[in-house]
Amino acid sequence: MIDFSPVLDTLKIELPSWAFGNSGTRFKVFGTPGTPRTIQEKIADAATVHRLTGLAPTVALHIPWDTVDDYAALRGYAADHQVALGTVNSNTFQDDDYKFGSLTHTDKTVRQKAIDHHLRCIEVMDQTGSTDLKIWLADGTNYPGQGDIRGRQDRLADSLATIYQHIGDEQRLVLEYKFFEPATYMTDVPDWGTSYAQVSALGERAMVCLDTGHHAPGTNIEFIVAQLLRLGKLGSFDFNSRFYADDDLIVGAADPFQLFRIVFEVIRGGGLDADSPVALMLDQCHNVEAKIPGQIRSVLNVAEMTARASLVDVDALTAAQEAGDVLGANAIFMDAFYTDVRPALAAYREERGLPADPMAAFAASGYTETIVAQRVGGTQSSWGA
Ligand code: PSV
Ligand code: MN
Ligand code: MN
Repeated sequence: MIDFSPVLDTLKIELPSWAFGNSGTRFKVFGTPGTPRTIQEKIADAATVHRLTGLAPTVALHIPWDTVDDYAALRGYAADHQVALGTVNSNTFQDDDYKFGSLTHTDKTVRQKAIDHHLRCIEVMDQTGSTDLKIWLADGTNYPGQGDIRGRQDRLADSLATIYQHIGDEQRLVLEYKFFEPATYMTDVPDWGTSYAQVSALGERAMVCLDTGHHAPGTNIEFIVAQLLRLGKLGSFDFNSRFYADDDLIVGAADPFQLFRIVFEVIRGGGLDADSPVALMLDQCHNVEAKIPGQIRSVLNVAEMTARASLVDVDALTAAQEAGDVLGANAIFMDAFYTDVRPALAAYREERGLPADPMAAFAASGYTETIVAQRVGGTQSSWGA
């Protein structure tokens, strides 16, 4: 049996709190019995994913969706459930004031409001022990001429510089990019190059966040991964998968081979080494499928493609590449991808006291029945609230 401990023992995948709430499309958000009503219930569900997989020890917060009075107490609550609070995601996209932008807005008052929100997020991080502030902006324009592209970049740089001054020595700022949506003509951080240019101007604790769903169809994402690792600026991933747009589907569901190729470059660039700055996070929503199993499946998909990518015989690959053996090199790469690692991963889990099949273990655990019976009344949490 293959020993995957070198690559899996240090693997950690952060779960997004919002994956446990209801979500949907602009057409309908479906409710599901047992859906969390509070951040505490989301953390309890995330802790269940970690208990069954051993791979998801932290939970990301979205502020203000996960606002509480006492973040230190929330940190304690998470610790009692054997998980920790992770990345704090800022949200400057659901307030009327941000109709024409937040950190890029022409109105200084609105810009300051958006900056203050980020400073508040840093205060939250101080109390939760979180190290990463993740910024994704909905800023952008819908029509040519609507905004001054250059001026918006300049204001963005100024706003980010102000926020960065408040980032602590042990903290980081990660800037996520997205090529469209909600803006449809241009977004202010559309691509890795813009994110890289903006964070490079800030300093070494500012990095790029790569969300796998935020690229045009056909984009070679593993190339971006390789480049950012080479530049020392890949701070984190938001993992999910997509067929058409920013679908936020289960990572590895739409294109397992793409996930394999991405993880191969992560390993190649040292992104899974013990001292690596690369944080792996899921950014997903479960619209019609069950949420906790959806997260378990996601974590297992990342582990499975990590295990497969670690099987690439790098010495043989390098030799084939240098000999100009095109088909030989490709075959070495594909051999690893086509290897079924599931029995070895089941054995790996059992050796660590984890269920061989976490999906089956969850189904048999009675957890769903318990939360459906207990979580009665109140308002179910949903994406955006
Ligand atoms: C935007 O599409 C995004 O990927 C950002 O990371 C947001 O914070 C997140 O989705 C919310 O699901
Ligand atoms: Mn994202
Ligand atoms: Mn997204």
